[in-house]
Amino acid sequence: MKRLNRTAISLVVGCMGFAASAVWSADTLQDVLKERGLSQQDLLAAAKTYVPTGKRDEFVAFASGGQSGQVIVYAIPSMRILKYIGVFTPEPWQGYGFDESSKAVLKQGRIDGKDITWGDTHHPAISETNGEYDGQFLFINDKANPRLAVIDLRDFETKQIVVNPIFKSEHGGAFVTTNSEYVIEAAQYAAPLENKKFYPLEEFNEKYRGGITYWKFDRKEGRIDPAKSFSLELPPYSQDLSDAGKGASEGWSFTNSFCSERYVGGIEKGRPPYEAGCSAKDTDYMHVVNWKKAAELVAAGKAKKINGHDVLMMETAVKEGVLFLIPEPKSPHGVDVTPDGKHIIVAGKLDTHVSVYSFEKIQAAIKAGKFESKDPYGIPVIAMKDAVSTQVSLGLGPLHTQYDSKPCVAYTSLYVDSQVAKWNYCEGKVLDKVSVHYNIGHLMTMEGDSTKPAGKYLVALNKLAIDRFVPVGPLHPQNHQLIDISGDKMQLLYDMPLPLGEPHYAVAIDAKKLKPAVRYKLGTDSRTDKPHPAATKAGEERIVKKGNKVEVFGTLIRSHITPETIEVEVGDEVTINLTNLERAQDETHGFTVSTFNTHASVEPGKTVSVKFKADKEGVYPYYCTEFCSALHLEMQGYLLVKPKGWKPTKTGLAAQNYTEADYKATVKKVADTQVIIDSVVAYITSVNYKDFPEVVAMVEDAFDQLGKTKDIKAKHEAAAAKKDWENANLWAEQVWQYQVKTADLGLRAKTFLEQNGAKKVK
Ligand code: CUK
Ligand code: CUA
Repeated sequence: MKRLNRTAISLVVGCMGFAASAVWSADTLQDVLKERGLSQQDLLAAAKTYVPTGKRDEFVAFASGGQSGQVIVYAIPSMRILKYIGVFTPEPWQGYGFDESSKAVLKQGRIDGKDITWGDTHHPAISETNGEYDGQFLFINDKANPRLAVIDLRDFETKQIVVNPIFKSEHGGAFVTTNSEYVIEAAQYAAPLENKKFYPLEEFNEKYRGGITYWKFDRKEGRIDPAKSFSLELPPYSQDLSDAGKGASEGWSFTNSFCSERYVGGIEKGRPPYEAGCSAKDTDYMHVVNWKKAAELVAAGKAKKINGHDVLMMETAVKEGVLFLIPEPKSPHGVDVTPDGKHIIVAGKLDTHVSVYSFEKIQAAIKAGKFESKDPYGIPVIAMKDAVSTQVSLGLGPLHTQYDSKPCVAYTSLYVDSQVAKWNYCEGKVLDKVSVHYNIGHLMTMEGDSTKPAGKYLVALNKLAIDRFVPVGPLHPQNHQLIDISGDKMQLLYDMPLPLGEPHYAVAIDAKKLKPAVRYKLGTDSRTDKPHPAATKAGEERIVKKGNKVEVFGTLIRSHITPETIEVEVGDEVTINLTNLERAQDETHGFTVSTFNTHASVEPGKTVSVKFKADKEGVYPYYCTEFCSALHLEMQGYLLVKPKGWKPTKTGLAAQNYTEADYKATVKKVADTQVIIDSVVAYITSVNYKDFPEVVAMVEDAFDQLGKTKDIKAKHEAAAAKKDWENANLWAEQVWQYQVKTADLGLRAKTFLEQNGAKKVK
């Protein structure tokens, strides 16, 4: 009844010319609760997640984009998506894979000369300093095509992709050591380490191998240094997840495994499948590695070169005491080091228990040489009882563990139960459980992988969404659920559908730690962080032809592209370099040429190149693809691809026949606009605008735009003196265009000052 009435009212009100929202704003909270069928609990959850316009979130999460090969950036607690970062897959908005420098980054990810333009991204990791997230870099792995990428968090761009030199797949990456000295990447499915070597499955135990790669990260360069990276050869157990030691266990790393049975399936030959053979034994192995010592051994020349890469062989590792095994309950999954580094928690997956391993006990056993056996490759095995401090039964299908800011408190995902268990690993007791929908994989607490977890929120990364959202076909989104963990009882707050691949894992950082730039230094190649060789300043735009190569050195600024006409001959190889001259925040211009599969995102200060062969004669419009300004649509030009030997038959462009009256009208428009600008300037300078860096930047930009009018004013006046009303009017119009941009910036600055409590000076 009420609903009908409301519709009727809003229709009437709408017809009367009032906004329908006026009706809503008259509602009381009680009305809305009743209307929308919400409970008090819902209201509380909404209040905890709602971030009003103008306010910002507290944490930023980086989620793997799964099969999309990208990274998803979203904010907590609002769960608003902020960005998709192109990593292993082209991402058109960012021009990633469509301009020359980003193509070069993707090209680093080629394997055996083949482009691989997708990735199965799994585990993101934020760079750490002293075990705390420092917000400088993000690493992420590709499971399918064993690769690792480096993203610089100054501009959220992918800078580097490295291909694993010895693995054919990998899963246990990326995990960083406490000062990001190394990024750990463990293999998954065993294969021969030598490239392109064939060995039959009958030689699985002898010739197939697993391993762990320790990628050396050069923080100053912001890149991985493959020459200083190394790997450790491991048995053909399917190495799974890893974690780096910290605090007490600094210098060590832990990698678990499944299928230590080394079972080889073969349904087609009548053998039971992998799933049966790989879970037959009661235990698998955790690999315990002294990576610091391993690195020293490699530096001392004890590694073997495989595919040109340093590999510390098992035999050496065993002899030198850097590699040990400990049994873990059947097919474990996560291995997560506690914030103090004293314990390593392994979840059972096929067992209801989580096992808490004590680093101190492990070290005592190693020191005492107390091993229960050796594995078939001679690696010493520490007995589980000599390494485990406690086992806790949490529920069905425990997978991954994350930590709270409160001491000894951990959260473990229960895949089969679709629950999160909150428990105390010091006392070995369950504290609380909350149900999620459905089948949770990873979970993430704020800064949960660091030595100082921030508590507050937990996100459950659910594999299925089933009935949660409006159906969109058989392929459902995945569901990230936000849970409040600040109290004793966990409270489910929010469901966020993620429609971009299976986001395996995510990491979240205090938003204040991120310090991204707003612009590049003029003429920067963002993928190399170096000056772009084709950077072009205002007034230096040019087109250079050498044989069949045409190179354009152009610029972009509101609202024109210089040059506006590019003439080439069919068959020419065309390179268009563009520098965005803007300094204003968020004044990105995009660039494309019709039908040449090319696109660039040119943020303020950036220089980007696009390259293509003009292989078909014709007329190809090019334009700015970002709605950058009121005259964005006019930010355009023509690429003219002429047939060989073409001769013009007509000269001169069609004239508009502007008159003196037109010119005078434009000059008046310019004068009127100047009055508005002057009043805005008067307001800005009457307040303490210098206390607002954002406004100072806007004012600088505004004067920059206005400064350009001087020369152009001289042009229209000179033309007017010669009674060339055509040019006089057009140049006067251009003065007005610069004024419009100045006024736009000025008004933005004024609004900002008014909203942020600027005070009158004097
Ligand atoms: S894995 Cu996906 S739920 Cu590949 Cu980190 Cu555990
Ligand atoms: Cu520049 Cu649209």
